[in-house]
Amino acid sequence: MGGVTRNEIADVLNNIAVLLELKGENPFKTRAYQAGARTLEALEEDLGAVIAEGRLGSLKGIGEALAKKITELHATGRLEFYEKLRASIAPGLAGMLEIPGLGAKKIRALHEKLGIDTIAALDRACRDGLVAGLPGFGEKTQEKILAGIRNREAYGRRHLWWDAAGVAEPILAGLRGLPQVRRAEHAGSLRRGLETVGDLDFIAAVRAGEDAAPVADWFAAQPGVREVTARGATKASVRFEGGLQADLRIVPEEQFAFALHHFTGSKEHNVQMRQRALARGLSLSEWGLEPAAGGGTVKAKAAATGATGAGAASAGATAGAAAAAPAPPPAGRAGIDTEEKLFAALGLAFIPPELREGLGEIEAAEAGKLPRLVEAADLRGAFHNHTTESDGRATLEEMAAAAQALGWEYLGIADHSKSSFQAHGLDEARLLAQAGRIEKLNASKKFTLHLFAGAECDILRDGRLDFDDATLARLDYVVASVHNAFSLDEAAMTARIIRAIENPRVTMLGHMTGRLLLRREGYRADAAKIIDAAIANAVVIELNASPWRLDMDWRHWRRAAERGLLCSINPDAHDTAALAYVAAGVNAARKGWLDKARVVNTLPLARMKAWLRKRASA
Ligand code: DGT
Ligand code: CA
Ligand code: CA
Ligand code: ZN
Repeated sequence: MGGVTRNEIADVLNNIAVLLELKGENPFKTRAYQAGARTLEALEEDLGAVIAEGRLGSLKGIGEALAKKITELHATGRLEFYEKLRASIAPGLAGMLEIPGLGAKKIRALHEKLGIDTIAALDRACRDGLVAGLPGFGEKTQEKILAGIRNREAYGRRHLWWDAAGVAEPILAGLRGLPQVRRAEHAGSLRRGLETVGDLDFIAAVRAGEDAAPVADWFAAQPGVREVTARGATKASVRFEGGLQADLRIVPEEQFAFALHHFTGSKEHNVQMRQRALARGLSLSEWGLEPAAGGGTVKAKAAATGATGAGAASAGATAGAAAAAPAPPPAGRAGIDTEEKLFAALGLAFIPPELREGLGEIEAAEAGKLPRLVEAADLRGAFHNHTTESDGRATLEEMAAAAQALGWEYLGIADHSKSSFQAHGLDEARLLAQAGRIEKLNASKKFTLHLFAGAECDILRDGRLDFDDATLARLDYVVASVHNAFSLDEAAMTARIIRAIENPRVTMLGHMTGRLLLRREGYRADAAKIIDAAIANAVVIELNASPWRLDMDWRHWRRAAERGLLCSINPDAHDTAALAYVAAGVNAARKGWLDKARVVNTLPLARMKAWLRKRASA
């Protein structure tokens, strides 16, 4: 069918590599699949054309056998080899790879010696002390595995916003394309831009009187749906492969704004909105805005009452309540067909979904003091990007071309420094050579985009930097980051980071806590003290936009920015596609109430240059 994208094929190749490893196959084989996957991910031409022209086998890392498999996948969407391989391996084994400290070799040993093929069985065996007794394991490893299992339970049911958005987008587009559907939106934590998402929520509106069943049928039949967990006339819930769940609610058109608002949440926001409505003699619910009945909540099933007026619905629902209650102003559902109108009916400016966390947004909306939140289109460039010179997968030129294609005016390069040897960090000579190439490239006018020469310079254990001041002074800017010695105690880690912030050559602090969402807690450090130091030294703190970092956390930003802290939304891109991560960073910045003026990389090029020059000479 040719509907399979190169990224989907790359995923299959990576999965094959994992399965081969679990089988204990020759590591060369495993690496061949990984290399093939990387080649596909980096491919800039149309895969279909490459195949049609018989050029697949001539791509780097793709031999004849692999070319055949890719061609089969591309043509049919399936690969017999992969399906047989999958069938030959206990399905729970691959899941065990998610436990930190467990590689394919250990998993194979657990399977062969103890017959363990699920995380649950592994949990039991650890608690019975069986794992410690295996050669190459020991008490410490057993404890670490148990901790990993507990950690996974605490986090395992949530998903990265980025991954969830990737699943949600085609579904939303599909819903909007259905003939019965008049409007559709996603709701819940995904719409609020929360960094992790428990489940997806969709709201679809059908014309009053229209049958919702075909919409629910369509939803339940989506590719990747493994199980339909609930099904009603106007509601369906499904679980996808990989565990993500999704709820769809189908409502008559006139309820859409209310359902959308309700199911966008958050719960805290909803509670406050309902209180506000009650204080005005109104009852707000997912069905509508009705006159409140003597202070109680009205459960008016608008679906059953159709287009009858608010008064009729309310009269039915308030039967038994004090009939003599003074009639509140007629609000009703009539005419409220957007969230803007819903907020307006309660005397509020429209509150962007990202702010709906019950953290003062209603007061700000009432006072007309909502910030004008930064948008992706405001970004003029980005700092903190890697190239093949350290651990990136795209060259300087490729990164520049991709950033220019996004419409950006500048791109900051910040490869790793020498202490990050596992990331092939640059020493002084390579760093200065790269800065020289950047200068030449700028002078050549090959790109309209301007390149800034920088570094992601390691903060050493004692807070000194990985490069001396003279070297750093040759750069346009410096991102300083912690990449090792994560286990320092809080006081030592805080002092270490502050010492780096106090170095006048440091422009910005990278990923403040080093957290990896759903995988690893950040290192312990005192955020308040670090923010104070950054403000005092006019150092920018980055909002690392990588979907599994989003660090510094949005919960710190509002107050920090009010006190003068500047933000840089940094993709930390290791390939050209990852420049798009800034979208996740913009979400987080919006959740942190940031406006454009607080985000340095919204500055146009000339002002950005001037800003950096002034910063460097300070
Ligand atoms: P999640 O899925 O855990 O990431 O978070 P949400 O916010 O998407 O939560 P979810 O899917 O349980 O429900 C979607 C929204 O529906 C939620 O943000 C607010 C609304 N909602 C659901 N249950 C309740 C409730 O018991 N009370 C109130 N006030 N609102 C609720
Ligand atoms: Ca949800
Ligand atoms: Ca839900
Ligand atoms: Zn880093």
